[in-house]
Amino acid sequence: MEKTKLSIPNISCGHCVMAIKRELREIAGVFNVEGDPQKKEITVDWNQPATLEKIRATLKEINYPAAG
Ligand SMILES: [Cu+2]
Repeated sequence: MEKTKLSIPNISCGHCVMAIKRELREIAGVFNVEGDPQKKEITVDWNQPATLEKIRATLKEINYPAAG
C-alpha cells in the first residue's frame, strides 16, 4: 500500500475535503482519503491500478491542485 500526503492550498473548509474525498475515491485502487482543512492537507491510501499521476491529475481537474 502507498500512503501519500499532499498539500492542497485551495482547501478552505470541510466541504472542500469532502468533495476531494468523493472524487478521489472514484479512482480504482484508492481505498481511503483523509483530510485536514486546517493544515490544507490530504492523505491518500492507494494501490495499483491507481497512480500518483492519476491522483494529482484528478485533483487538478476538480480545481484542488496539489502543491509541489
Ligand atoms: Cu470548502
